[in-house]
Amino acid sequence: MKITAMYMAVALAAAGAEQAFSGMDANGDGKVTPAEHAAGARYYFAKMDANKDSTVTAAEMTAAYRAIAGRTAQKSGMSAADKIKAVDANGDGMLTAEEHAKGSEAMFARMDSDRNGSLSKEELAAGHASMLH
Ligand SMILES: [Ca+2]
Ligand SMILES: [Ca+2]
Ligand SMILES: [Ca+2]
Repeated sequence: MKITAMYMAVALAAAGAEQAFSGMDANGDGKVTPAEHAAGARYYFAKMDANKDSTVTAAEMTAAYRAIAGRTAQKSGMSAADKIKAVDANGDGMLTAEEHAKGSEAMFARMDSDRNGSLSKEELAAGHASMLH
């Protein structure tokens, strides 16, 4: 379990965090604001929602991670289910756009470790890694 989480963190740190940061930093000032983060979250939600039914299932999340990491991450289905559970307000095992937006808001607050209201690349990378534990 621990090894899987670490593997996922490494895969995302290598392929995800850098890409995620430059994708979210819309105005390229090296900081991600809450508005930029919210827009990024909406973008990732739409990307994960493969069948476009406005909900993201564990299977869809797993497939999206696989695409990001560029290889098959073993037992990543478990991680996706756990991740969904963390922000699944109504407990139906799927994420709506609203649940995802709320979750990423909370995540933003957690990642903003110096509490300056924006995320640096380091904060985002560290947040991505800790998210998967
Ligand atoms: Ca920015
Ligand atoms: Ca879906
Ligand atoms: Ca839900």
